[in-house]
Amino acid sequence: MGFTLTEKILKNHHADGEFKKGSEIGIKIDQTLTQDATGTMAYLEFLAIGVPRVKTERSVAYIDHNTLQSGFENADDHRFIGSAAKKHGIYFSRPGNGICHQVHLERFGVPGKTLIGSDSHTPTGGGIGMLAIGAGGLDVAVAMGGGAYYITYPKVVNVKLSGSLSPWVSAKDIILEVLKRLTVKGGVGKVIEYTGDGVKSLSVPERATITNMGAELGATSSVFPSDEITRQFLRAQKREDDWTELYPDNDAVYDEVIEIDLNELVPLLACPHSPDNIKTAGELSGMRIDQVCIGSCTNSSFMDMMKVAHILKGKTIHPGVSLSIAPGSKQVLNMLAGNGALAAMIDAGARILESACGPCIGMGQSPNSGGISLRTFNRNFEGRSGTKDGQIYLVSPETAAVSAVEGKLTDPRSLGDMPDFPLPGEFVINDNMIEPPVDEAGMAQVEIIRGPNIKPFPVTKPLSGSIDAVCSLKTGDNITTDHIMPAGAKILPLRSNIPAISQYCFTVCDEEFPKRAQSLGESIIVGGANYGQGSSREHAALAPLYLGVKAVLVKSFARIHRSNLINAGILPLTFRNEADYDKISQGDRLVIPGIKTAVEEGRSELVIENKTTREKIDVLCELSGRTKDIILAGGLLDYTRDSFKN
Ligand code: MIC
Ligand code: SF4
Repeated sequence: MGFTLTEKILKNHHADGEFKKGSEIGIKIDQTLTQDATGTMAYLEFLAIGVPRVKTERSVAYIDHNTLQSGFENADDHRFIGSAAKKHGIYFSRPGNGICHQVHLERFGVPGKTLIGSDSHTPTGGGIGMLAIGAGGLDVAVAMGGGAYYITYPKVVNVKLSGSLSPWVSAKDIILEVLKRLTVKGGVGKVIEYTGDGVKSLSVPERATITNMGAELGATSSVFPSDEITRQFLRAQKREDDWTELYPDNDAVYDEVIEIDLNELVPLLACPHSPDNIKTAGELSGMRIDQVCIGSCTNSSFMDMMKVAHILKGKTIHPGVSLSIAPGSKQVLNMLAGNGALAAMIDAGARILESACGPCIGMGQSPNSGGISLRTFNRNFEGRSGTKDGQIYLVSPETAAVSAVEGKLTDPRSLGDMPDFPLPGEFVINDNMIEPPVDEAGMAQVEIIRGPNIKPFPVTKPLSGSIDAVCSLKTGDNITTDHIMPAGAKILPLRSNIPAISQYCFTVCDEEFPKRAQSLGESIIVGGANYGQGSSREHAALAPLYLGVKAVLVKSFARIHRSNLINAGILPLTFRNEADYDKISQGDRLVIPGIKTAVEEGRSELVIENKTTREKIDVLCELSGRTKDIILAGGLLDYTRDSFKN
């Protein structure tokens, strides 16, 4: 029986745990990345662990999220991250150099290596055959210190691609089709592996669009083989030496197989407010639009931009529409400036933004009230754009550009013949905005710069004997980390200040939550299925921790958020019978007697007593040997600190 590509990479990196499906395994991490919205916390945690120089092959700190800098806070964070990077042997990608995932693919990613990043779209690296996984900041800090990263040995889903895309149908339409079939919960506990004849018709940037948005499936990662096309991409990046050929075995066994004939795909859209709410462009053709935003780590490659420039050339953006374009990296922007494509965009009236996340994370360009915005991004969660009633549709760059010109939703196939958009033989290489690590003597001279808004990691306490707490909030299904810990221009400056940012926790759902939770002292959150989907932000666990949340009881969890809760010392519990969800209301007093002993003894089946209704509820507390010890210690930082001192 042969191995899948995922299993081959896992096998090469296996460091701990039983190597079999469903069990928790530790893997050695070759590379890490952080961005600035999660990075400040990750480096504070790394400093607390106390390892002098990172032990990975390559660790990179990017500045790309908080670039609006409407106050001193983010600029201070950037300086802190820059100094922490220099002090500890980490590459530093300066603001302006581009979005972490785009730059990492261009300049650092290596086929067959493992990468974890404190950002949920880290699986973009799967586009060149890396096993790239999104994680919480603390997990990344531990990996930088040389610690293994733990995942559940995943199921592997084979998406078999055949044929090739029709003109103006795009890689974005492939991943939207996968989302339609699997939904935002369909990838949990799985790696999505792309194979089949159709793979060779897709360039690396197209593959990266697909692996990037695998995050929206809830998947652990997504991966393509590393083939001649990967080699060509790395050669054009002057990194051919980093290439190795990687395929699954011919007789690899997959847990699930999905077949997609690329010839049959049509332009698709994800409608508000979920990436799996899919319709065809044909169905909504003619819909009024107010705004178009092109960019983000999903669709901001040189090739995406060349298509956009081609569509805009010689045209004017429709009077009712605002179009913004953020090329994904300095390399992309440089090349567009060099070949005249940028001039075509400017000429048409596009608002050119810096190479950063920008509108994708609500950093500017919020749409008008009730505005309809087409975006080439990966998430359209309610309120994420910064306009609560904004209607966000996720589309391909082709659909976005043609619709911006027409002033209404337009199927890009109406453009007729499509010219070739080949990968350049050579990208413009200029890494002058990446500061490489310095030697020991240089490191010794660096002083860590901390601004006044940078507050320490919240205090955690070891697990107490029993929990007796009120349900401070009851939520429905598919709660995202954007609900739990909203982002946007107003709140992002507080990412390094947990006491301050906590005051916004869950305010999208319930403005009173932070005050209520704090006045209760200790409390429990109850939720539905796929709780915590979306972003990797550990703030969605650290803010509840700060507000006194002791346990979260839900129908099911999204992977990264569950780990973040454990890392923060918050108990993750699930209903044994989903129907019992109805047996708890907000305000009920819940008691979990003898919880500490139960965790110590490894008992996973527990009973919660609802003292308000006098009902008993069966719950599961599924912890492995390692996560059990983390919970008992009160979180990963306390658990890890001592083992890393050397
Ligand atoms: C996102 O797309 O939601 C983010 C912002 O990139 C997050 C990270 C964060 O919250 O800082 C992610 O995807 O992990
Ligand atoms: Fe940045 Fe948006 Fe990508 Fe997140 S999804 S890394 S905010 S561009």
